[in-house]
Amino acid sequence: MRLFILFSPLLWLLSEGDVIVLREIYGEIRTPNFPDLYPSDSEVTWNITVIEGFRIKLYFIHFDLEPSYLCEYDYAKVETDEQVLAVFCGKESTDTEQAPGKQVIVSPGNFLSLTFRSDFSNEERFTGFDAHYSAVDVDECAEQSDEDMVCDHHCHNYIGGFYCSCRFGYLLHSDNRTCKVECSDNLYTQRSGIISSADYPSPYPKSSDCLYRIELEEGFVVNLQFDDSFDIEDHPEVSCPYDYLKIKTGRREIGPICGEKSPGRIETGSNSVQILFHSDNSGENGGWRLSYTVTGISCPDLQPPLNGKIEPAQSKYTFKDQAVISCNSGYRVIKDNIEMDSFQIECRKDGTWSNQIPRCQIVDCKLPKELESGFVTFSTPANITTYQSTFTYSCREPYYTMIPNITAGYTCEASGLWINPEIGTSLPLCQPVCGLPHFSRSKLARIAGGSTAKRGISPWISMLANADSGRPFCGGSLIGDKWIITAAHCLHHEVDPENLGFTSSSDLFSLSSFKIILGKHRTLKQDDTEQVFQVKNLIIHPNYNSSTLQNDIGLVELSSKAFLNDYVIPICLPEEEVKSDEFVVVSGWGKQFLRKLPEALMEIEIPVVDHVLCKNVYTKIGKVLTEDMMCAGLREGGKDACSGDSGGPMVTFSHQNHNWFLAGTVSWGVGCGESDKYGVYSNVYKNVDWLRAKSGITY
Ligand code: 4AZ
Repeated sequence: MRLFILFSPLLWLLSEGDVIVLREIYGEIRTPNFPDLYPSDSEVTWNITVIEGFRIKLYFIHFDLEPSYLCEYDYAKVETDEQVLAVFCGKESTDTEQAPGKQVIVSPGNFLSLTFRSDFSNEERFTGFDAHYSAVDVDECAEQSDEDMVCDHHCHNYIGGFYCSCRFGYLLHSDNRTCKVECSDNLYTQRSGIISSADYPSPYPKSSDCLYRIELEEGFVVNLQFDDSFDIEDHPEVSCPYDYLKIKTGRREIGPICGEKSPGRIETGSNSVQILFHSDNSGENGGWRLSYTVTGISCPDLQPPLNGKIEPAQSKYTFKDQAVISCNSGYRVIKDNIEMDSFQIECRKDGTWSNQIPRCQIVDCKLPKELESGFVTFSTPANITTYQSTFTYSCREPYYTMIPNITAGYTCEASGLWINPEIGTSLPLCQPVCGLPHFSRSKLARIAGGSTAKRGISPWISMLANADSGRPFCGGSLIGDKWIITAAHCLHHEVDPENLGFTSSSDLFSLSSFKIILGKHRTLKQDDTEQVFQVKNLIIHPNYNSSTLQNDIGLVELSSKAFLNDYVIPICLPEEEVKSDEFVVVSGWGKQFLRKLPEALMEIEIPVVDHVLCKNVYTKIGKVLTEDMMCAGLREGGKDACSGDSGGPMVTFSHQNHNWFLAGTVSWGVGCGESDKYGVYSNVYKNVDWLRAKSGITY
């Protein structure tokens, strides 16, 4: 055999058994001698090879070979390496043999062979054939069948070839054909979840190795529940050779699992589970889906404490479950001697509770605050101070009255506080009752020319006495239970006449130089009813003038509270001014006629004198009567205050308020009990705001 390699598209006759190799992308093939008669006993083969990815299209524009039964004599045979595609002879097709006519032959690959053969004789004259071939592109993408996909997802044709690509989320496998997913590490840490093969229930990706890890804390166990719809490629004889699931826990391995039967529920008994899913490069199977749940190790049942509850109330508690213990209203959680609203415990991984259940202890409001000058009376005999117990406050009557006058008691509430429905947690005040002596007056006489007072008739009167000698030197009036109103001039040394007045606080008596005696009746002798007080503070009216005795008023604070009783009762502050001619009562231990001290407290009842009238009297003798001064006494004289009465009370009864109030304090005068001279008093009403402000007493 001779071999020709021809690159020219034009071919000519060669002798029997010749092989012509054609590599051009198109060409013409003619029988030897064409268009003349072809020779007998001739065989020529044209082997056409084109670039890979192309096919060869072959057709005849002229065909005239000797016809024979099944083309056994002369023929043109078209074939590939593996198969004969066609054998032609004659001029037109018959029942037994075929002529190519307009038929176009396309090679399955990039190689095609055309053989012309003629036998030893020709009955008639035959002209042979004139064929043309050309390389044509193959659309590999169009040709892929469902079973034999060229590309897993997308196929892209180009002249001479094709390539594959994958849908979003997939990666092209190294086989350049299948699409895999990147799923090498999926971690699940929630207490429940759903895991499935990619695209479930659509076919899962090929050529993939997926790993799903469920990792939970120790103390949990993972349970898997596979859906009924389960489809992993399997094999009738070999166990899961292609695709499979494997489930691994710390201790055991389950699988390989494949086929169409769902594994159903798998209790892994582990807190750490790995699910491996392998798929090979073929198969269209729906895959799998599972939901996983987690159960925890159980802790012992819980019993709520007495008077308490547990939330949430569950019949079973497992790992990580929390229970909050709280107490019923009026009870408090007690843990390690510490009081709290609630206490939380947790079920641990070893199935024990993190702590013991605490106790519920009844709320204790503790002993209520003491009420000054009052009492606490518990409703229960044993002074119980726990939740819902009650008590009432009361004031030491009749000397004190409750402000505000609450009627209800206090109850120990769940908050641990004593609550009164009217004033909440506040305390009432026990306010001294003023201006109501417990002894009634029978008759009134005079001090200077007055009469001895009945014991306790003037229970607000206070004696200012020398601390050493005990001799009384001034009077005063109790307001509230620790303040004495007296005359400012009673609180300092005699002022030097050369030096026109009281100049500095250094002129004041020292606090320890005098004492205050309440409940006093006898002048120099002791009384059973007396209460002696040290002085805590002295306050002189800021506008006091020691020369004119203007604003001759001051306050003395007792070192401790007076104990109010029938003999010690405060006087009320004035709410109005006393008009002239109204009668007032003045009391004191001051000098009587003959410069003698009385045996006991004296008192007089005298009328208030018109201010203008009194002022005129004093102007005449060169004395100044200021607006804060008031006069009282009789024109004819006789009843008057005198030396030693200073600072003492001038009181009167208010028919409006039904109590006695302090109208004035004894201040000065010219002589004692003289006619046409009146006693001068400091008008308390004029300075009542200052007194209230300094003493804090508002009544
Ligand atoms: C005094 O020296 C005094 N007659 C008080 C009052 C009167 C006179 C003197 C009024 O304390």
